[in-house]
Amino acid sequence: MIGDKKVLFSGMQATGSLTLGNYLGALKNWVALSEEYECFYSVVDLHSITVRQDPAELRKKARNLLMLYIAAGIDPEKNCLYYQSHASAHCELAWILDCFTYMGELNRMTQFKDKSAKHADNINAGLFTYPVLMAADILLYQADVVPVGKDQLQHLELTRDIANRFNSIYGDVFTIPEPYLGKAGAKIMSLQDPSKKMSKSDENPNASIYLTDDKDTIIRKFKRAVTDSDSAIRYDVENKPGVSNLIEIYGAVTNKSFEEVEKEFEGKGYGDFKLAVGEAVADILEPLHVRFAELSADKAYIDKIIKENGEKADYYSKKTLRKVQKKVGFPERIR
Ligand code: ATP
Ligand code: LTN
Repeated sequence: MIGDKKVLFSGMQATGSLTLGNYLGALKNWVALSEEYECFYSVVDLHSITVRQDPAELRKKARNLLMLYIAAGIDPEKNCLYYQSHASAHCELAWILDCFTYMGELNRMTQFKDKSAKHADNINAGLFTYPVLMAADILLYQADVVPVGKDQLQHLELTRDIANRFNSIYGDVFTIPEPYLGKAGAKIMSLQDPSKKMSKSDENPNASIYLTDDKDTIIRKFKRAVTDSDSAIRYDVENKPGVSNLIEIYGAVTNKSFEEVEKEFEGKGYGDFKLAVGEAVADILEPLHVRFAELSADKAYIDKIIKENGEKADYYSKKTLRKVQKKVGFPERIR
């Protein structure tokens, strides 16, 4: 708890451009929860370098991501939006937690398997220990809840295991975090291959809707979305994965249930449906584009947010780190 509020932590990688999957699976919930909890929303740039990055690009993407958090509706004066690399406790706790995590546990992580297959020429140790750094992120702030998409549940389960293991040895040091999955949109699939999740690192730009895409691009991408040769607009993930994904998207964006969506498009063709999905998505992204452009023009304001929130994150994370260092037996500093 901070004051009388429960704590929330979440983060996104500053790699690629955010997709509609990131928005519906995570960011939209972040906004909804930001009034109720004491929130720490991090741009996890330390995590980003598990895959090779161009330095100038990474810096630019990290700043854009932070601005997107604000443009999506998170108030940076009330919530802590910061760069992970600005709070050194993340790395320090990650090392300690590495020593409480088993190789076998990390070997089972599906994101590690996927990313190693994708980057076979660079299977580095950071990619392997990535979930431990994520556990450190969450545990440093004593987070009660962590809103994420379904793909991150395995990492969260590991975080809970590590925290319980540590607590069982040293007493109640860490709060055990609960995942928070939104009602809709927890897993948006690729528009070109509905068996894969929509991912910002997909090489095919038609597979994802980027939050920065303009209306024409959005409509064009939905028009090209892979469906099936049947013509019914019916939710059936097994037999109609493409159409089901579009129903999921439309439902999440308009706050309608699958049944309501099916009913609305009864007797209509895929063409009409795809156009409606495209327009609904473009409509919710429009205000975000406007706000993002305003923020991009206000360098001093963003710099102030980065400075103040970086200091706040540093303060809270160091508090937990000191406690952990003492528990494991590191000598106290002499001041
Ligand atoms: P990358 O392709 O670089 O691995 P990503 O698109 O998977 O990136 P992350 O930075 O790993 O995005 O995820 C940010 C947040 O968005 C996480 O909470 C994750 O669960 C959520 N998320 C990512 N992809 C989807 C998706 N397709 N549907 C719903 N939520 C998603
Ligand atoms: N691993 C997450 C990003 C991430 C995160 C976190 C999410 C890093 N640290 C802490 C929630 C809490 C991802 O790849 N989406």
